[in-house]
Amino acid sequence: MLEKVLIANRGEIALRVLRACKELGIKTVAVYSTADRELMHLSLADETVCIGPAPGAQSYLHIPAIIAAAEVTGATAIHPGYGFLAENADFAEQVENSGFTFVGPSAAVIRMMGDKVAAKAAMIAAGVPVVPGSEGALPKDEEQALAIAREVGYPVIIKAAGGGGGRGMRVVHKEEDLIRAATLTRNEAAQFFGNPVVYLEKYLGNPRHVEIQILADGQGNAIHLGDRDCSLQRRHQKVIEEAPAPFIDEEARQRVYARCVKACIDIGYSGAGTFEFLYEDGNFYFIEMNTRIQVEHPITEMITGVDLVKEMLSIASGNKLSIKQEDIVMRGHSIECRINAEDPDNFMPSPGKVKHFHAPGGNGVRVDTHLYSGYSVPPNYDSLIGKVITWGATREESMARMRNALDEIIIDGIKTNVPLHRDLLNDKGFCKGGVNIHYLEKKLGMQ
Ligand code: MV4
Repeated sequence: MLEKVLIANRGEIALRVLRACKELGIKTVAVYSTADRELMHLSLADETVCIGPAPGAQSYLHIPAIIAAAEVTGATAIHPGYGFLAENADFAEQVENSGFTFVGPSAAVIRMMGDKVAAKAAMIAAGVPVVPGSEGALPKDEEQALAIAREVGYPVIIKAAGGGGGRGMRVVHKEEDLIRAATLTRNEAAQFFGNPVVYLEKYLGNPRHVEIQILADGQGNAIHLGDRDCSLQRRHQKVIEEAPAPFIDEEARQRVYARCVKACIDIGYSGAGTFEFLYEDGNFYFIEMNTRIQVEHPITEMITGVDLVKEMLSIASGNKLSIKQEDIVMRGHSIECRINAEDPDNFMPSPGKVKHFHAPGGNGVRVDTHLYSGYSVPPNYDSLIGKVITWGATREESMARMRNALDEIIIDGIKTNVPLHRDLLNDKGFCKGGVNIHYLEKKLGMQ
């Protein structure tokens, strides 16, 4: 097993990784910025290193500072968590070139999945279903581009190869707008991602966001751990996730699981990963692959009993997968509510001192948070301050437990989105299940 892991992250995920390391007898190094001296996991880590001032660019995103912290503490591996440097191929490469183990896939695989055109080509080659569109980059030649769009059929969507997660996209409804939209998206892409390449897809009007969790050891073994529905989102920020996704065609589901597993083996994937799909009219369409542990991983852990972070650490230390596909039994249903320090009325960040924190509890309730009474949420980072996760034998039971948990939780001193969650757990459409990616924004009157 790995000897000493440096946790290159903050907040709840840093604490989550620290707990997994401690369970496995791995020593831990916590790094922090000057805005984060109060972080809970710092007092639980074997060693701590201040890596710079509050702005992310000078601390959690500053590669030399993180590698230097690993060097001075004698860490043998680096876990990136999510966000920050988690999907930065240059970081993974520098970590490995400096003699440390990167807890995640190879830099080459991260780089390939970061290029959405290359990722899609790899998926097509592996037999994973993708959204119909330009096979590869959209040609600059106007006649060729128009011909592809006509063949695909309007509406279409133009996406930046270097984008992802909702950045650098433009929907086009009619032929006369295509060239202008392609040019605009190319120019933005060159500016924001340093890569002007764009591609084109059929625009799906009312899909759900369904993703598939995988684990692979890079030694020819890969498994899936079922799916999650993450359709309830606002401005590409997920709000509630659940596993399994409700009302999915079982044949299509099993077929796409098998293709994801095959794709992992074909591309030499190692670690935990997620295949993102749009799901519409009983069909799965691949859009992107995430090469990190995700915020919503606990709901998969709740229905499978597999500790995904421990598996990541085990795989990174060179072990084969400890679990076979037959060992994975999906049981019950799980929901996660993301708790943000934000104004529930206007979604503005609401940092500040938490005067009093009380965590919910009871059967089937899990709370992943770094909050404690007296902790000050700094203004410099993402507003996620914790996650309430419930499990139930049925979807209804997991939801009843979530309602209780949301009634019990107390976070005094700052504004949070707990009132929104209480409302959503009583929303008719959400209670029924299977709402699409536009449902929440429509409910909030945004579209
Ligand atoms: C799409 C789409 C419709 N059709 N692609 C947004 C995030 C990025 N990962 C992909 N996204 C979308 N791609 C096609 N061909 C609609 C979205 C989309 C979306 C996807 C998942 C979750 C929320 C979303 C919200 C708006 C748009």
